Amino acid sequence: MAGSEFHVGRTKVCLVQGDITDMDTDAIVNAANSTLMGGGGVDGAIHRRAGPRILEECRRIRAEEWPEGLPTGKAVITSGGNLKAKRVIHSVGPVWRGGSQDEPKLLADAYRNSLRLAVSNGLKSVAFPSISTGAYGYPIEQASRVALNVIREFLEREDKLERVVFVLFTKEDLEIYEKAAKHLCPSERQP
Ligand code: AR6
Repeated sequence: MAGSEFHVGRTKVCLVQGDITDMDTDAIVNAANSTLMGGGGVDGAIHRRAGPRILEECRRIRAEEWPEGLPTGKAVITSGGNLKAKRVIHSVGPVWRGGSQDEPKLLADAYRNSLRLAVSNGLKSVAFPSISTGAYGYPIEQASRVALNVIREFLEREDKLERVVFVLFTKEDLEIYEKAAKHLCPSERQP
């Protein structure tokens, strides 16, 4: 697989091109919407491959915890159904509305809350898609900087994860993330 990697503390951060539904990390993160009832893009691909069980779990989460829908920036966890990953973390990124509607904070929340759930469930590895940069229209150069910065900040304080992977769908998207990673302050990156 094409890509690159670096460490933050003890955690390896990998940037790869691929399909997130192929990942064998403990969890994969879904770029969901607040209904949790599926959709297109990553969400559609995950539900297709995971099978009906996770939709059933999402229905239960909606009924018991989030009857009005999962708010933007929050995350919930289900099993992985038929996926290689044992769990799916469903998180809702912000719709891009020009950048003045708290989009960077909400995007950072989506990543941070997903990481928190991974740690609180004892997981060691987690794979993320590029949340919000498809149907939700967040410019990927800006989103990649938010994503990598929040992950760095989180991993500097928390050393329980062994591996965090970003799975970018296209070569162009991978290159944008690799460029953003190079611009993380050098003292914050270890080879
Ligand atoms: N593996 C990895 N990345 C993928 C895959 C895949 N299988 N499929 C698409 N991408 P999106 P959003 C990339 O639209 O912007 C859904 O309908 C894609 O190229 O999946 O957060 C939900 O139900 C893009 O770079 O998520 C919501 O309604 C990135 O994943 C809404 O879309 C995110 O694209 C969420 O929109």
